Parts: sequence; C-alpha cells; structure tokens
Amino acid sequence: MEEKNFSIDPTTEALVIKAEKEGIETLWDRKKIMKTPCGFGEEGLCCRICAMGPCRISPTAGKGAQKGICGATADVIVARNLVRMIAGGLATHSDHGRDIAHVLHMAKRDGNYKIADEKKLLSLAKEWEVATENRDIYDIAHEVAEVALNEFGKPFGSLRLLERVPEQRKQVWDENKLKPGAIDKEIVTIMHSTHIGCCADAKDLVHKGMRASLADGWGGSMIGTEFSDILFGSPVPRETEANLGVLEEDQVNIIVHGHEPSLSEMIVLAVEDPELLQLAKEVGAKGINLSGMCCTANEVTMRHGVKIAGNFAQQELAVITGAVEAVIVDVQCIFPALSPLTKCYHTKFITTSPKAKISGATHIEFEEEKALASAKQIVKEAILNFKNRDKEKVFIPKTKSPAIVGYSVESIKSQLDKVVNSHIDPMGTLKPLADVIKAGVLRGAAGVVGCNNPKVKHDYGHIELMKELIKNDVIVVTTGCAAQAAAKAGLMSKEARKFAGKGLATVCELVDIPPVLHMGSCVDISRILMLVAELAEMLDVDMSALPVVGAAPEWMSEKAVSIGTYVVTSGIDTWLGVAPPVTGSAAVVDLLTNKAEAVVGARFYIEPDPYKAAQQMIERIEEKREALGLSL
Ligand code: SF4
Ligand code: WCC
Ligand code: FE2
Repeated sequence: MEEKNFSIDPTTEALVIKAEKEGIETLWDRKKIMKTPCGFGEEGLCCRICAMGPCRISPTAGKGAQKGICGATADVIVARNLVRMIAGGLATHSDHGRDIAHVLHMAKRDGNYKIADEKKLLSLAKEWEVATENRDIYDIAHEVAEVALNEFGKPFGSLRLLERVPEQRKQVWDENKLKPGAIDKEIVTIMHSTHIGCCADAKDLVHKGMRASLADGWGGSMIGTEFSDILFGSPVPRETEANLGVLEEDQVNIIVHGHEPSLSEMIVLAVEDPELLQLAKEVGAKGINLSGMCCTANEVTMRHGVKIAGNFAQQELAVITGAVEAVIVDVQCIFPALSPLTKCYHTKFITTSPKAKISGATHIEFEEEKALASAKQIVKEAILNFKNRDKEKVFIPKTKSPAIVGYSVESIKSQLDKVVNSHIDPMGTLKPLADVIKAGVLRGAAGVVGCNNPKVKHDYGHIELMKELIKNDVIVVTTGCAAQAAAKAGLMSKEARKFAGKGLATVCELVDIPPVLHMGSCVDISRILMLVAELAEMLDVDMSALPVVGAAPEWMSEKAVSIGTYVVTSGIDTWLGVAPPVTGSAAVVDLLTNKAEAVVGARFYIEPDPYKAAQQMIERIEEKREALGLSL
C-alpha cells in the first residue's frame, strides 16, 4: 500500500499502516492488485447470460463486435445487466423485509420476540383493514404479518404501501404503468425478461427496472422498517459514539455486522445477561463492549445507542486492531476476506444465517425460535475467546466522535412539536418543517446515503458533500454507511451546527437537532420516502416538485442500484458519485440521466466531484423553489 491517500478517516490510515507492518492485506491492497477494472464490464458491455457467449461489445462504434452472437446490441446488453442489478438489490432488501415479517408472525407475549410499538402496529392494521376491535394484540400482529407476507407473492393487484404516496404521484405511476405487482413477481419478471432471447428493448427493460425498484422502496424495504419498529421500537433520538476508538482495551469486544435486527437485538439482550457478565469478569475482562458495523450498527444504534465501530470499508480494520473477540454477522455487505483475516488474529468470525455461510467461519445458526439462547451461546464463544487475545498485537486508535442518532419520521415530528405549538394535531406533523422550507430559512433537503467504494477516497465523498449542503442551508438526512461516515466526522453532534449556514443553524438551535440526521439503515430509506411523501402531501404537490434531492456518493452494491432507481422513480433527482456500469450504451445513459425526467419527474446525475455535485444539487433545489413560487 504505497498510495496513502485513500481515506479521510484517521483510524483507517493508522490501521492500514499496522496491517502493512504485520503483512496483512486489506481491500485497498486487493484493489491495487486488481489494477484497472475490466473496461467491458465497467461500461456494462459484457454479456454472459448464455453459453454462446460470453460476448463483449466493442466500446468504439463501428469497430469490432457491435452485437452479441444472438444479435443483442450494446443497448440491450447494458440494459439487461442494469436491471439484473436492480433485481439483485430488490431481492436482498425484500428478503430482509420478509424475514422480519416472519419474526412478527411468530412473536409471542412470552416469547423472545414481542411487540414494542403497539401504536405503529395498530395504525398499520387500520391501513390494511385488519380488524382490531376486541382482539388480542398478538392476533392482530400475526394477521398483519400475514398480509405483509402475501405482498411477496400475491397473484393480483399492486402493493398496498404504494397507497401512501400523494395522489399526484399515484397518477404518474398509473399513467406510466409503473406500479409493481407482488414483490417476488417483479424479480421473476426481470429474470425472465433478461433471459437469452426474451426482452430486447432497452427502454422497456429500464421501465421494468423502474417498476421493480418500487417494490423495494415501497415494498420490501418499507416492510422491513415498519416491522422492525413494531418489534423493536420506533427509534427516538439518543446519544452514541462512532469510530474504531469505541473498542475497549480491557473489555470483551464484540462486533455485530450485517443487516437484520432480529439477530442483533438478541445480542443486545445477551450482553446484558448477568451470568455472561460474570463469565466475562472470570476471564479477566472488565465487561462486554458491543459495537456495530454497517446496517446492523444502524439498527441497534437507532434503538439502543449501541456504539458504531465503523462503516463498510472498516470491517477488516476492526479485526486488525487485534482487540476484537468476535465478529458476528448475518447477511449482506460482509467481506469474505474476514475469514482468512480473522485467522491471523484471535478473532472469532461467526456466521449465523443459512443464507450467508462463509467458508472458514464458525457457523452458529441463529434459530429464531430459540433466539435468546442462540444469542447467548454466540456471546459466550466471544467471552471465552478473550484469553486468546495477543496483547502485543493490540492497537486501538483513539479516534471516536459523539453523535445523536434515532431520527425516525415520528421522532422528527415530535422534535418539531417541542418547539412549535401543535395542539391542533396531537399526532405531530411536518408542518413546521414545511414552513421553514417555504420561508426559505431552509432551502431544501437532501438524502445522502450509500456505501463505501475504494474508487472514492473513503468517506470523502460523503463528508465533503454533506458539508457543502449544510453550509448552504440544505438539511441532510442520511442512512447506511453514509450515516456512519457523518457520525464519525462529528456531523451528527450538536456542535456541527457550526458547519451549517445561518438558516439551518437557527433551525437546529430551535428544534435542538444536528444538521445531519441519522434516519437508520439502508432499508430505512423507506423512512426518507415517507418523509418526502408527507411533505408533498402537506404542500399539496407531487413529490417531484419539492426542493428535495438524493445522493449516493460512494455506492457500490446492487442494493444501491435498486435504491437509486426507486428514489428517481419516486420523483427525486439522484446524484451518483460512481458511474454505474451503463456507459457502454448512450441510449441507456440518456434514459437514466435525461429522458426519465419526462416520465417520473426526476433523473440521475453522475458526478464524482462532491463540490460540483453539491453545486448541481443546490441549483436544482433553487429551480424547484422557483417553480413552486417559494421565497427566494
Ligand atoms: Fe452473447 Fe446473446 Fe448469449 Fe449474451 S445472450 S452471451 S449477447 S449470445
Ligand atoms: Ni447499506 Fe452499502 Fe453500507 Fe452495505 S450497509 S455498504 S449496502 S450502505
Ligand atoms: Fe445496508
């Protein structure tokens, strides 16, 4: 690793230096060995859908192969590859949602999984016309869960949660046949239509991708969020700390990493078990220190204030501290590299999901029926591993930052309620937020989300973009690994007001919030959708009319492709810091970054420079303000 300029996070640099000394490789080393990415793949021009190929289309028009063996053009190949990425992302988020719905379906008054937010359950029951009068709350829960589970495979009709958008948006989706059917069906349709010799029309393929993506944001992801809140509680603001400095030298360090809160919630309970705490003392530790990575961290920090160890690009670095007894994972965003890496230290790498076994890891299947017992067994393994820690190898960087997390839509409303007299609506509304946007105190809002990607300097894309936006009085809401970048950089502390423009700083002061709001995990982008939908409803305009924008400066996963697509299809312009593999087709690029606007009122922008992206986002916000006749 000669090139040092790969992260703005000081812990990252320090631990990469440690890794180098110990002869340990990280993602940045592997990226270097990989050299330049394959040009065909990067432009989306490689097709390996059938065994007559793989076929590669020459990126230069008129030179070399211009068609696959079946005759598929660059446009078709690029579009097929893109929509398969959407199907991958949709499948992943939705299967997460389905798992959580299953957990609610088995929730019991005396079981491991209980109902934490009855109010939310009852309001969802009402929305879905599930009878609630004189019924046991658990019976209601099970029926609501069944309704949700049917959304995945129902033979007719569109998804129930789509009804949550304002009329204007429904019309856009109706007119353009964008309303998805059952969630699983959308995935199947894409897999079918992209098979050799099926759909060969780039425009129609992109249309299918857009329709399917809505089954993620307004389907599987939203089910994931709603049901997690019902089971584990809707987040409220609370304090936490972020970055690898949260690891403790004298305690058993356990990291939960992955996505679904059904596992991590039980680990949270298990680490408080008196017997296990006693065991930790017996092995010579002062206690058990739990922290999280990726979205699992977001889930448990939002609901319990569990500390954030780091984001996606830091998963190996956590192990390299030499101070982690166990990394416990379930699904998604887990480097297979953790398996050989943990063998170089004493760290136990424990997989728990039948969906994500990783060779070389210890697999302890997490059985939901015996959830707490499974969690305790996993924590015990970690404690017993404390004695194997090699003190010589331990190095925990000091860096960590305080952060306030837990901004669900409900908690944003109640925060607004605290300062604005809203006796009129006891449920709380977003009216004060709409008012400050109308008045121009806030120019608009931006959702900055997504991953880390070594094509971008680690966290630089997120942080520079967020800082530019808040400086210009654009409030930022964030999820995923972007949120963790913000927490680490101190943008979620109240002191971060100093980075905000005058208008935003005043709002932060009055409402007592940081300028960058942590709204949760990647499935929780559904919270952002709801926030935008409610704002639009309040102003009686379509979602695309609002001065609201989205960005994924360091995205890398298929999930992010699905997210970006449903955000655009929901009417919100979206900036990508990394180009998706579509540049091999001018027609597909034109559909995404231009023509989409005429259909859904929003489009993609590709801009790697965060300063330029911020400028474009602000310009777009001002254009929307002007069109709405809002104060300049
Ligand atoms: Fe080649 Fe067509 Fe087969 Fe793709 S589907 S590999 S372009 S022959
Ligand atoms: Ni969501 Fe991206 Fe993190 Fe994984 S956890 S790395 S998809 S942002
Ligand atoms: Fe995630």
